[in-house]
Amino acid sequence: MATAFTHWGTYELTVSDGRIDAVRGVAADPDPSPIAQNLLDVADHPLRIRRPAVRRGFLEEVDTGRRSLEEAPARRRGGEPFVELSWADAAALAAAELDRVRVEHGNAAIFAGSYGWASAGRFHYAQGQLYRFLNLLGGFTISRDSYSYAAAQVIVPHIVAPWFDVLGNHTSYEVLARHGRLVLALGGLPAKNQQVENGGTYRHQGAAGLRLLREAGVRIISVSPLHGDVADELGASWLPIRPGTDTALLLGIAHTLVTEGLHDEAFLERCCSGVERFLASLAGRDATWAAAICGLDAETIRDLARDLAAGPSMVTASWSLQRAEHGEQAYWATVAVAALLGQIGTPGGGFGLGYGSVNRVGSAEHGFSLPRLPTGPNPVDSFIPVARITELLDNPGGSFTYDGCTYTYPDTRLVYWCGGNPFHHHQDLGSLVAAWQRPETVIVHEQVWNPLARHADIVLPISHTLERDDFGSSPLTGTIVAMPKVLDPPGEARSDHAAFAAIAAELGLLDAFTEGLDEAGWLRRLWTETRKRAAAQGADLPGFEEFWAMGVTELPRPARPRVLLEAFRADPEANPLRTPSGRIELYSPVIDAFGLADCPPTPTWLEPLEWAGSSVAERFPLHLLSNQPVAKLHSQLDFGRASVATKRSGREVLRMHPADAAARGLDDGDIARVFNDRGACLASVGLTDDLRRGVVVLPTGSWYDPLVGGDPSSMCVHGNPNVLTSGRPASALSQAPAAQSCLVEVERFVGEVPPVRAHTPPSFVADPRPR
Ligand SMILES: Nc1nc2c(c(=O)[nH]1)N[C@H]1C(S)=C(S)[C@@H](COP(=O)(O)OP(=O)(O)OC[C@H]3O[C@@H](n4cnc5c(=O)[nH]c(N)nc54)[C@H](O)[C@@H]3O)O[C@H]1N2
Ligand SMILES: Nc1nc2c(c(=O)[nH]1)N[C@H]1C(S)=C(S)[C@@H](COP(=O)(O)OP(=O)(O)OC[C@H]3O[C@@H](n4cnc5c(=O)[nH]c(N)nc54)[C@H](O)[C@@H]3O)O[C@H]1N2
Ligand SMILES: [Mo]
Repeated sequence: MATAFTHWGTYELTVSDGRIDAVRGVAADPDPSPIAQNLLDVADHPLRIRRPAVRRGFLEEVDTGRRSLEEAPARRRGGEPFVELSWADAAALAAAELDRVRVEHGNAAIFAGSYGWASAGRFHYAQGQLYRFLNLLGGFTISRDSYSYAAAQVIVPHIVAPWFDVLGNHTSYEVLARHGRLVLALGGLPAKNQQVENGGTYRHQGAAGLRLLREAGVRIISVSPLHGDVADELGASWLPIRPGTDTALLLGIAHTLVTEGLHDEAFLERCCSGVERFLASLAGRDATWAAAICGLDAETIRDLARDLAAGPSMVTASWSLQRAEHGEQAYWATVAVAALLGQIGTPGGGFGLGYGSVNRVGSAEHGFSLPRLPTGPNPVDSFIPVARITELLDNPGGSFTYDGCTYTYPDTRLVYWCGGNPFHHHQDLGSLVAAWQRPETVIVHEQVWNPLARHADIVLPISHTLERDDFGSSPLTGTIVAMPKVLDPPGEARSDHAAFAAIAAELGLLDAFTEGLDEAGWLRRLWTETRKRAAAQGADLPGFEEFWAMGVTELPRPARPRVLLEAFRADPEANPLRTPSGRIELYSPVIDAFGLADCPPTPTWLEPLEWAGSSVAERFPLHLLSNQPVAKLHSQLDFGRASVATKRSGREVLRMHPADAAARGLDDGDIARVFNDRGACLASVGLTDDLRRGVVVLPTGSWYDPLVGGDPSSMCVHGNPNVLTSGRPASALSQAPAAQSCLVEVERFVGEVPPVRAHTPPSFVADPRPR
């Protein structure tokens, strides 16, 4: 028996003859995730990368010195065959490229933000290895914030508190069940998302937490275009809102509260600042105004306001709400409504920003963070907001604003990616594919021939987490899990650490990188640090060998019921918030001074460029939601059996209302072309009346599969929604991704349906260079 510790849970594996025969949740997990069944397809899958490889044209570009796109117009990353190389040749080539770019253009010309979830083990955490390596080489341009909640990360500190202070201190479900009465859930509380936790999951707690609410009789009202965003067993009522309009709904609720005198003036007076300005901004924002925007009845909105004011009420918004144009406003309006209700800091009410988005939010436990691999300082200070990758590549020397300041995009010559997949996570993939041709060199560490590997120049084959020794801990429960190697890596695949060590050796940095330790030595060093850290929390962990033999160890659990902002509410003078006023800011003078048209200083409904009410809807009348996939984590193991089972004939399913389908002559199972001005993809039509009319849903995660590789205008035949989504930022404040603001049209695909090749490796040719 062996153990796998992953972002989606901890599993016992039965392994024989180098294959995994069975995957079962550990006994301690009440709710193991079906995502784990994808692990059955990891070992030796045909998509695994077995040897280092380079893009054929890249060899020629290096030999001839034609490095810029202007000099190498035939370059077609994503559409060229690969040449396999030895590790020695590949490491030497990577080292030479890094050194050349560093010397000729400076370290800021290396972009290695390398956003992505990678895998759960601590030592082998991909970005940690990458950052350590590149910092030793003199640094690199990094990225800030996360695709998950970038808008929140920038706005929430201005209005309440540093984002992670809010995120990590949400009132627990146990407390809410005991003291709550009503939960208004914007974006629902999707069980599918609670399967996952960044860093690793030991016990799944989200579903059980929500059941506690049900058992205690706490009512849930789900405001979401999708009925299925709350599990049926929770008996929630459903308000099918128009996507992208929650801010209007919330302001309509706020207006009703104030005009009917239902707001808590004492709380506003004691705990908030900018109240006058905010209340004045509500003029004309009544329920009737809101109803016309959000597509719910005015009377429903007024009743909702009264219902919320009648007793303890929690107003919570899923992260999807801020992954949209003006996503900052939806979060600000959520906090503002909770402030008017006056229950922030009480056990039964207040606000939440992410219940239902991951396993962690609402848990009563609070975990333990393992020490990291030391990465050292990055001597380079240039950065991009995480979702500005296309602009970075397209616009060297151009400027961008971020949180009130102006910065410059460096001139990127080399891109290094390790542990993430931009051809999964980024929006407007056609534009990314075009911009991606610009840098001189793209180095990628990958496990599988996914779209990122296909768009690289130098591809290094990396072992899967099951193929190396490591340990990890659930940031939530403080459970530390040993992760002994279970399988041999396929072919010549190695760990990221071994790959960096090979390149470091070429650059004379081997000793600095490894400090003379092998991987086993590093695990022990990290364990020594872990013991120290645990001791500081009063926990006595065993020595490494004993821990490795035990397999799992748990830190004692602090049994403190958690209530968000409890201390602040109890005494706002003694426990001020870390905002300029020390209070919850309903008007922000700081944001006002930024003078941004798309981020006003009070929570405001601003019309997005793409929503059902905009002029774009005349040509593209359907609102596309691209939410998280139910049977995988992002794009990881898309070829695994749980993921494949959600597709139809190998294609992603586009969920659509029967009336919208009928109006287009579409039937269940038809192959549809989903399109807008940015791109197109094929998908299999799946009819359901569990969504609002005018809304279609195509989950993320199906590997981008362009008809013609490397062609920015090619349609994706597999059903990746990011060929359709917009790269426009949420606002100039955060520059955050805004994938949910996306309009499309859908039609029957005519002609011969092209085959899906996403799960077929690219083609290989012999090394064209003379020996
Ligand atoms: N349209 C739309 N797009 C979205 C979203 C959306 O809601 N709608 N959501 C966004 C969100 S919230 C997120 S977080 C992002 C997720 O985007 P990512 O985190 O980039 O997606 P993953 O598929 O998890 O990418 C991880 C990659 O790392 C590789 N990998 C795993 N372990 C290792 C390792 O040890 N070493 C190396 N070298 N590689 C490894 C995997 O094979 C995989 O290709 O997507 C974003 N994109
Ligand atoms: N199974 C699985 N779980 C995951 C992940 C995964 O890849 N797979 N990824 C994890 C990650 S990285 C993250 S960041 C979280 C993301 O967590 P979320 O951002 O909360 O997840 P989504 O699935 O994008 O969105 C949740 C729901 O919000 C609704 N919604 C979308 N737009 C709107 C709107 O304008 N208004 C309202 N009211 N509702 C709207 C959609 O119907 C959608 O189903 O999920 C995590 N959980
Ligand atoms: Mo995310």
